[in-house]
Order: sequence, then structure tokens, then C-alpha cells
Amino acid sequence: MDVSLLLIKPNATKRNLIGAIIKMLEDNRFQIVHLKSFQMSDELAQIFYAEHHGKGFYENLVKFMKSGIIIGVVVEKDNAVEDLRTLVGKTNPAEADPGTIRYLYGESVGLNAVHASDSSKSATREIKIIFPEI
Ligand code: 3AN
Repeated sequence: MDVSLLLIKPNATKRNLIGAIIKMLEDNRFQIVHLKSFQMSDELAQIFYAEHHGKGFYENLVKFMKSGIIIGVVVEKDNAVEDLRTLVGKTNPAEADPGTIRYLYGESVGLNAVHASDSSKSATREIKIIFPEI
């Protein structure tokens, strides 16, 4: 069985969308195997977003990700990474397909409600960073 990581970002937790997003995971047959709330530190953000370091949006991205509570969810499903990306929708909510999480709950490219791992390799790496205890 494949695993992937979903993060519910601070704009979505602030808007009381945790339940709605978790329900979408369950309705789409993702098995939740680990779940926790946490706040991102500078150190964690630097490691997690290492590939974006130096990009124009990096500082704002880190500031935003540190601005509130995040929910980390490890999900299990056949084809978990691809299916989760499909359920999440495109990075820019304005381009996301109707019915996707970002279409419904994203506010902008920055405030796009959730993060989902983009490959199995990323999923392994990101789960280790966010859930070092498992
Ligand atoms: P995704 O989350 O769809 O995999 P990435 O990994 O390319 O997208 O980008 C990570 C995060 O950085 C995005 N979720 C988004 O919040 C932010 N981001 C990406 N591109 C931009 C951009 N052009 N302007 C502002 N924020 C961006």
C-alpha cells in the first residue's frame, strides 16, 4: 500500500476547514494512519521547503506556514500519491478542477489550503520530516 502526506495549512485551519478536508479524504477511501496538529518552526520550514529556497515566494511561504496551526496527515491507499494530488487539485486554486480541495477551499497560489507530496520519494522524505517519531 502506498502512503502520502497531506498538510492542512494555517489558512484552512483558521477557517475551520479541518473537518471538511478530512471528510474528503475519508470519502475518497484514503485511510488515515497518522494525524497530528503542530506549528512550523523556522528550522522545520527550511528543511521542508529546501527546494524552494531562494525563490521569490520563499520568504512569504515560510512566514505563512509559521502563522498558525497545521494538521499533518499520513494517508494510505493504492496509488496514494497520484490520487491525493488529483483530490487536492492544481497549486493555483484558480486553475484547480471543480470538486478538488483547492478549488473549494484555496484562496490563492500562496494560501492554497493544503500541501500534498508530489512523488513517492517526496512522500518518504516529507513524512520523515513531519513525523520523525513514527
Ligand atoms: P504544490 O504544493 O502544488 O506541490 P509547490 O511544491 O510547487 O506546489 O510549491 C509549494 C508551495 O509554495 C505551494 N503550495 C504554494 O503555497 C507556494 N507557491 C508555489 N508557487 C508559488 C508562487 N508562484 N507564488 C506564491 N506561492 C507559491
